[in-house]
Amino acid sequence: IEQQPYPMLSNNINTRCHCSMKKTPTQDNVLSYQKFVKFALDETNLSTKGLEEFSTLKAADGKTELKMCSFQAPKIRLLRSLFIESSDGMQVLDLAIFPEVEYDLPIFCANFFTTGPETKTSYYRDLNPLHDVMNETRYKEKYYKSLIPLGLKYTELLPWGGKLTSESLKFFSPMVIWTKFSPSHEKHDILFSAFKDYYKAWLSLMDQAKEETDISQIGLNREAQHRYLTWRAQKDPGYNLLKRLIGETLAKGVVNKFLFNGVKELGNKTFLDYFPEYEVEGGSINEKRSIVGKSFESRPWDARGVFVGDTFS
Ligand code: BLA
Repeated sequence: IEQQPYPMLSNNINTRCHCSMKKTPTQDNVLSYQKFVKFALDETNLSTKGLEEFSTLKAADGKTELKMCSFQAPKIRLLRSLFIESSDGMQVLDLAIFPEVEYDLPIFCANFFTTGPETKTSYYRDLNPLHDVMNETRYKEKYYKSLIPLGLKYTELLPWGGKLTSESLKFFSPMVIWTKFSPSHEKHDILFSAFKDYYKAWLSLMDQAKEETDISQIGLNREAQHRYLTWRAQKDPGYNLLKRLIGETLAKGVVNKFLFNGVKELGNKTFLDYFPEYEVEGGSINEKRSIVGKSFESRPWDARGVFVGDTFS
């Protein structure tokens, strides 16, 4: 068997851990993010015992490390986390949970990015809807109605982070947290508590979720998840950073087989099938992340979770 540089998913439902909970220099620091990952794994009852296998990639710059872990569990097709840390202060965390396609559960997604100790850090947290929450009320009512107060609490404490890629908005929920600030202990505590509350909210949705048996509904769930994966595998800002750190070939592997695993397996549609507006002459994909540009200076959802952004099409 060929040794893969990133963790491969097991084909059975046993959980597998590739995470190291070993101490790293930042773990003693109050502003560490390792505890976010640890909390998620503890709450999900995914045992890490005896599984010291640990996947780390060292970047070509000699000062950056990438740590990855992945699991499968009942109802969970993939829980994976990538943590990047550089000795000059750059840090990235991307943690996501993708449900099995028999469930129309939202995708749990937590993300932060900082370029260094002196710069502001961007944070993103959401239960990304699998189906349309802009035009369709059924899905929104099913999953978000009861969560709007939770979202409201944190979106007041963690103000909107300013303009962002307009196209991303269709993947966001009314309870999305998108914020930016210079790290402080107080803010860090709020973030951690938001992370815990969102995570528990997702787990409780998962506990209640009933397996879909209708083949056509499962097909819709599969396609919706594939569309999400296709979007992020192609346009997530992570790819360019990964390319710089570990080179194009490895970066492609990490993106397609690890971060957005399923993009090759869950469907045959291409990026342009889903997002034809990105087509340029010759049938290739526009390199730009956004056609529309950046927008949404302020939060485009009102307190009741109604979308109020006027530039969304
Ligand atoms: C920036 N990442 C961002 C931004 C968002 C997200 C909203 C702000 C910039 C913008 O979009 O305009 C996160 N965007 C999301 C998420 C969804 C979305 C979660 O549409 C879900 C649908 N980000 C990663 C990974 C890396 C990463 C794995 O997820 C690195 C390996 C890095 N994110 C990263 C970087 C930036 C960023 C480098 C800043 C650079 C930029 O704005 O282009």
